[in-house]
Amino acid sequence: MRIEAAELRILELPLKFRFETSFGVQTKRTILLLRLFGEGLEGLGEGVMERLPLYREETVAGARYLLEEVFLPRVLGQDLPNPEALAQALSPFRGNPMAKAVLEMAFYDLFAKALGRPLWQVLGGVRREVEVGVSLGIQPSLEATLKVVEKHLQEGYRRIKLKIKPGWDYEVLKAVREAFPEATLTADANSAYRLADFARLKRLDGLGLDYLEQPLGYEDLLDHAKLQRELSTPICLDESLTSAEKARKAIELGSGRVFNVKPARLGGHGESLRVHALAQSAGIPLWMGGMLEAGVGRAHNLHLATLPGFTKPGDVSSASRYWEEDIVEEALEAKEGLMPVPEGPGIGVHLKLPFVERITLWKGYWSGS
Ligand code: OSB
Ligand code: MG
Repeated sequence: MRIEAAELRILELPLKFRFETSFGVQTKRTILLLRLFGEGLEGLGEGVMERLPLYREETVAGARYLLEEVFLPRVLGQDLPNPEALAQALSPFRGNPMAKAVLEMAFYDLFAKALGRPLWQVLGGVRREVEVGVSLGIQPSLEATLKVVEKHLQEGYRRIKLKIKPGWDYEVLKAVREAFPEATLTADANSAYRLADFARLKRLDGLGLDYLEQPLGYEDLLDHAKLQRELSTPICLDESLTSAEKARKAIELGSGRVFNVKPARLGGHGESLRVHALAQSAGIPLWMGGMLEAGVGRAHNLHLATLPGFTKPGDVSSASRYWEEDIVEEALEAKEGLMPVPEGPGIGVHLKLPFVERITLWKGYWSGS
């Protein structure tokens, strides 16, 4: 597959809700969108980095620079037989998995389309729909939290994840647990605690959480292992897992018993497949994470989440929860807690170009000949 041309855009899409986490408040997304062209086909990729390095260190501006000046020039005009060859072309460059993932995932889409097969089949998926949970931001009050939890349980979401931070943790989780004793409940701290907060974290044991997501440092594996030895609640790693190499070390250290997989955090589908294989042999359950993706990123996530190791509900809720209007034609909507995987070759979704044009802040186009 020769990559003949590429178009990179920065979009701005307002969220329907205010999303508060331990690291800040989001009211819109700034989206890096890549279109790769070859053999009359188009492959799509969506970045998950934000304007500010609050979740991980990568940013929209940094990724745009790397794609424009470094990664795209490496692959434009090249005839790359498969996604592994593309990953090989990017391998001299260290780190920056989110920036690499935009290109790798767009190429996977293009590759699957050239084969005339849906991406889930190319990746080795085994199902056509994905169980979905919901990630709920920090609310202004306990009452507001109980209301929003009830609403999403009624909508059929199969797992409720509450964002927590020091001072907004035990009380809110306990109130939700008491109001909804049967709910599958988890908490995500986004690295807001340290080992010194052990007493506070230990209180969460006994609330019947399915897991506690990324309580400690965003690069940490060692302290998570220490904490996991003292908690009966499984720890789930998110921020700390940026490669299969990190996953291998997390398994060896015992840093967590559950992994959140976000292909766009891990460098793409290829690296995610390696994490999947490691987790399978270590008996670690996976679930598909989310980064408030629009339709392109969400479709990629759905395809990958059809692999057998994804045994817990993912953060791939309905597009209509997030946006008045999505960037793709297809409505990615869950019914009774299940989200169908888009059909057709590749990721199976198509850009709504006039809408994309309207929300474009910047774009660049390069051809490879
Ligand atoms: O930690 O999983 C996270 C959103 C942005 C950044 C980090 C995270 C999240 C979410 C939202 O939890 C999941 C979603 O609905 O896409
Ligand atoms: Mg998380």
